Amino acid sequence: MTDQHTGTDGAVKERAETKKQHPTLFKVVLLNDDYTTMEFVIQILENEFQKTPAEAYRIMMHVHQNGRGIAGVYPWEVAETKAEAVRSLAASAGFPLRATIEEA
Ligand code: TYC
Repeated sequence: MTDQHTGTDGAVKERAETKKQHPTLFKVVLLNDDYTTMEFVIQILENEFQKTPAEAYRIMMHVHQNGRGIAGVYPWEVAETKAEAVRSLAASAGFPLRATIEEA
């Protein structure tokens, strides 16, 4: 096989050379607490994460029962913006709801 086909240009590529520096996608993770209402979390999931009412309820209950859950997976800037929107809306409503982002 020729170098044109292998794309190696006659050299063996090191893994470090081709490894992505930053992962493409990030999870927006919602954390459970004792004070934020279920209705507010459902509203956040529908309005900020475009979930259907049934999916929003399912995700909210998952967070309620397991302590944390994924609201959505997005490129870094979108994930960061959505997590900040959750924090801002929660603070404005007087709820301690937390959102973090993690590598997907
Ligand atoms: N645990 C809250 C309650 O019982 C509901 C809740 C669900 C809060 C998900 C935060 O991310 C959360 N009212």
